[in-house]
Amino acid sequence: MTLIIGIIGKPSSGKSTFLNASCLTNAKVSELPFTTITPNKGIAYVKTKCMCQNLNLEDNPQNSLCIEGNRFIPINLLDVAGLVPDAHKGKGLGNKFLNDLSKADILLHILDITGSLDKSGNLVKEGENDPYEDIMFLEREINLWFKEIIEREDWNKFVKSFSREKREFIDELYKRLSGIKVNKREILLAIKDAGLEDINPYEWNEQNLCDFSKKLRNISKPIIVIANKIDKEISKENLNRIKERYAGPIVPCSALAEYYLRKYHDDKIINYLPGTNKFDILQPDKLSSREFDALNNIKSKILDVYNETGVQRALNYAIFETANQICVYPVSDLNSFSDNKGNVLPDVMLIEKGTLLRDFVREKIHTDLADHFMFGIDAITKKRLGENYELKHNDIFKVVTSK
Ligand SMILES: Nc1nc2c(ncn2[C@@H]2O[C@H](COP(=O)(O)OP(=O)(O)OP(=O)(O)O)[C@@H](O)[C@H]2O)c(=O)[nH]1
Ligand SMILES: [Mg+2]
Repeated sequence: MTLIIGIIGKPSSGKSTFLNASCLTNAKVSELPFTTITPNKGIAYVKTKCMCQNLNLEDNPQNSLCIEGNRFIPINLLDVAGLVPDAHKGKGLGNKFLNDLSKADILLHILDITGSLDKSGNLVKEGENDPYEDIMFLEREINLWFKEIIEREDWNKFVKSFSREKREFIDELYKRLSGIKVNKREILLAIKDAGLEDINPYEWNEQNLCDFSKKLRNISKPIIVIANKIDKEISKENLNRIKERYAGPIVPCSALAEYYLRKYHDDKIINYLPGTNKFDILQPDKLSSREFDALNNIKSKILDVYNETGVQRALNYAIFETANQICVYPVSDLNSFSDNKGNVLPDVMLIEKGTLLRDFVREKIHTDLADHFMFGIDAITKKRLGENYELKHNDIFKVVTSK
């Protein structure tokens, strides 16, 4: 299943711009709060060095793209409406908007690092709003949304029936949470992390329930802060200040700069590879002097300072660091590294680090084939891989079945 990244943040922080920059979509963007009401979807790509480089092969990617030796692997993005304080209680249609995030696996918090929007996304004087408070309020809203789903209206009644049977409690809790894509392993881990393993659920107090909701949210929908609008003068100072106070991951970003670069690239005016610090102007005559200056500014104020616009870094961070994914290349022919139609290195699949070959076959290839699975073969070493082999990043291998 392709992972889904949810884009969250207060109104006007730049969520739809981030989506458009990542996916070259045309979601409506404006400085007015609540421009987005119904979620916008798009396909974005994470970027990794392609194995065609190591093997000196010309590849024919099928499920992904290979550009200048870089593999771009598709992931889903979901841009939702802006959230305001007390969204979990329904403020600003908050409940509906939060529910739009049910299917997300990871959340990117698009933060207005300029501090020029109040909590509802209205323009205020630059620096008047403290972005650190935005990080705190948004995290709190998402945690409380989880808490409301866990508690519903009948928590006391619900927990009393499981006073003895803990397993039954986990099963029932799982049912409550399955709509927001939480699994049993995550529930058990959150109970442990919240220090509640030895306390009966009917004895959990309000604080315990808050702690559990918070841990569960953190495990099942982790948040990465994206410091957006880094192109503005005030942003660097704000970013440094926030880094001193906030220990979680923060990626500096200019979604707007990335959007322009990709658009000009798409129009063949410049040549730009996402996630790099340079671009070449191919058709200078197509640029007005204003556009020329804007591109020069992107180079000197963003690319030279942060080494990229931050959009690709944010996506890669979410998938490879936070969601702990690695890339593997299944093939059919071990000599030519191709599928049965002769496509060289056709597919790259994202899997969680630690995945065993057996689980890969069951989850990613075909449930039918899993019953006939015999072994795998590493395409480079030609060594046999057993069902308990833990797949490694960039493994190229064939799955042998008896069918
Ligand atoms: N300077 C600058 N402006 C940006 C950047 N990203 C977005 N903006 C501007 O911020 C404003 C709001 O952008 P949107 O993408 O519509 O914001 P949103 O978060 O989707 O807003 P809602 O849908 O209303 O919640 C627009 O005027 C954008 O041009 C950026 O990286 N730099
Ligand atoms: Mg929007």
